[in-house]
Amino acid sequence: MVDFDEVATALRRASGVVVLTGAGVSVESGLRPFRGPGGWWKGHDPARLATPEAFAADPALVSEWYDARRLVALAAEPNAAHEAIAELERRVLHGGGRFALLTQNVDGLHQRAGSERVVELHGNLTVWRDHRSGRRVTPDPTPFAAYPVPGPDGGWLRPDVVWFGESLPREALAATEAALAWCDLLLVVGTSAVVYPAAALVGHAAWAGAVTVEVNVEVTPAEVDHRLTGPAGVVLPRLVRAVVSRARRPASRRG
Ligand code: BV8
Repeated sequence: MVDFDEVATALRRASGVVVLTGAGVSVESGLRPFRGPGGWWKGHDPARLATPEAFAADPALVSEWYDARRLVALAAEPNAAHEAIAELERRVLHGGGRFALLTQNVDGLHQRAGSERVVELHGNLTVWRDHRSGRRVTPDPTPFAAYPVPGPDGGWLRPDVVWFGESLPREALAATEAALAWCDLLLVVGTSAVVYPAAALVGHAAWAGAVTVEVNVEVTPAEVDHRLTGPAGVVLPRLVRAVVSRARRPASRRG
C-alpha cells in the first residue's frame, strides 16, 4: 500500500489541507449520486431539471423533484466519510495548520457531521428562496403541500442551489481562491470531476504545487498524484487513523 503510506505521510506533514467533495461522499448515507449506477440523472435528464430554464418551463416538476431530494437529505445521517473529514479538520486546526472543505454537495451532511470550515460551492438544498426577490426561507422538514410553492414575495420558491448555467456564489468562489493560495494538499473525494468550475480546482491546486489525492471507487479524469481506491467511508477513516496514530511531526511551515 505504498500510495496509502505516502498519502498518510503527506497528510501528516501538510500545513494547508483542502478537501473537495462530491456526491460520492454521501452515497454511504443512502443518497444517490448524479451519474453512474443508480445516479439521479439516470432517473431524470439533468437538462430537464437542474436549470433555470427547466424551472421556468415547469416549476411544479422541478420543485417536486427537489423537494423529494430535500426530504431524503434531511432523513439521511452523516456517514463515516463525513465524520472522518470533520475529524481531519479538527486535527489539522489543532496542529496549527489551515483547513477548508469545498463541497459540491447540497445535502448539508458535512455540517451535521461537525465540519465547520465548509464552503458550499453549489448551495444547499434545505434552504429555498423566492425566485423573484431572492428572500431565503428554511422550510419545515415535511413535504410542501403542493407544487410549485408560492414564495413570500410573489415568486415561486426554488431550492437555494446553483443550477447549470448559473454562476457559483461570489463568496464561495472567493473562499475557494483563498484556500487554494495556501493549500499544500488537496484531497478529492467522491466526485466524477466533470462539473466545472469545481472540476478545475484539482488542476489549479496541482499547478500551485499542492499534492493531489483522489479517493473514489472509480478512476476519474482528475489528474492527481495519488489515487486511493475504495468507498470514502472505508478509506477516509483509515487515512485519518494513520495520520493520528503515528508520531506527529511538526507541520511543515510553507513559504
Ligand atoms: C458556471 C446543484 C458560469 C444542483 C449542480 C467550464 C467552465 C465553467 C462552466 C462550464 C465549463 N464547462 C461546462 C460548463 C457548464 C456547466 C458544467 O460544468 N457542465 C458539465 C456537465 C459539463 N457548469 C455550470 O453551469 C456551472 N456554472 O460555470 O457558471 C456560467 C454562467 C453562465 C453561463 C455559463 C457559465 C454550475 C455547475 C453547478 C451545477 N449544479 N448541482 C443540484 O444538486 O441538483 S452540479 C451536480 O454535479 C452536483 O452539484 C454534483 O455535486 C455535481 C458534480 O457531480 P459529483 O458530485 O461529482 O457527483 P457524480 O454523481 O457525478 O459522481 C459521484 C462520484 O462519486 C463518482 O465518481 C463515483 O465513482 C464516486 N463514488 C460513488 N460512491 C462512492 C464514490 N466515491 C467514494 N466513495 C463512495 N462510496
